[in-house]
Amino acid sequence: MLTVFSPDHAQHHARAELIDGQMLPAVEVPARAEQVLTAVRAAGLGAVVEPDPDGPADRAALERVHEPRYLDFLEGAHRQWLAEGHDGDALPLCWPARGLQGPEPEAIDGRLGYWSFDAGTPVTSGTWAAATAAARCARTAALVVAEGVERLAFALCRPPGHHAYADQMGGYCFLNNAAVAAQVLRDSGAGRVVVLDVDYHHGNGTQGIFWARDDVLTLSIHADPRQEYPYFAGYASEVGPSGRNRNFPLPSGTAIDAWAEALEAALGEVRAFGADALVVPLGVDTYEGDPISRFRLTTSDFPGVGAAIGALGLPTVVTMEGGYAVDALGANVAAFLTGLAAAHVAGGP
Ligand code: SS9
Ligand code: ZN
Repeated sequence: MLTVFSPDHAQHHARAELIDGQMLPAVEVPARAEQVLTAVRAAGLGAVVEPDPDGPADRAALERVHEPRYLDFLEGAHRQWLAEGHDGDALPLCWPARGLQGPEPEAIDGRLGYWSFDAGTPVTSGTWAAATAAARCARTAALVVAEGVERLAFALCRPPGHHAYADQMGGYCFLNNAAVAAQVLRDSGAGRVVVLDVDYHHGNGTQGIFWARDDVLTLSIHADPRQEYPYFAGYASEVGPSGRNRNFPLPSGTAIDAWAEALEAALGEVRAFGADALVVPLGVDTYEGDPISRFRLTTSDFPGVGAAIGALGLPTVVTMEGGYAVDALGANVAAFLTGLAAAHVAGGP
């Protein structure tokens, strides 16, 4: 397995986040990616490379899944924040919610609300550099798999991406790395691609991006949105106009047995669809020790999760999503990837 990592992730370092009505230290921190990198190296999971250098193809890949005007906003948002006399990190505070509408405002406070869906996603001076580097990791990983150079690749993305819509940031996500990977696989010849999201939180952005598409099946196993973020998406009733979306919401406290049952159901959907390639947005915030989540998976559960997915034997791109128990993060990700790689070798065509 090849891992694609960019040190540019560290340029996104939010100072604080709105939690419990207070600005508290952010949980989505640079140490996360460094922990995972160290663990991937220690586990001997294969080479670690940097993404292809930035070029016109990267903007083109982003525009395949994102609204160009959203990309322009994101690139210039922090500069405008400073130019209007603010300092520190930029955060939205007003949204076009029920009963509100209108064109994109001019002031940065209005623009931030227009292009986002929550107040938990600070834009910093280095956010664009880090987010585009993460998307480049996803694109490079997908190209390597599409070209058959590798059957498995891990895009060690940070910031994460699965909450980002075509035109909205949220949930610590700006650019949807998994969607970029899925689209690159499609554009490189895979007729049918599945996105199987195993993060604790619903992959609402990915669901939104591929909602009306019948060539990309989106699946997500996650905490029930009645109780958990992102609250307004992730219900089992959301199957999409052509039935190419499936959600598996699970209650607070879910441990491996019930989680693995949902995974089996999701794997059945992958097989029935006849997928040519797979993208796995990997969040290990399903871990029992995660500070913001309420599932009970253990480190020793993750190899089996990886193995069940690896046994599909599909060309696979894994993107790094959530996981906030920083001390256990590397071990949990390495456990998943080790199981994935072992089963893939054993069971792949
Ligand atoms: C916690 C608010 C939740 C969003 C969580 C996004 C996780 C991304 N008080 N904030 S994997
Ligand atoms: Zn998450």
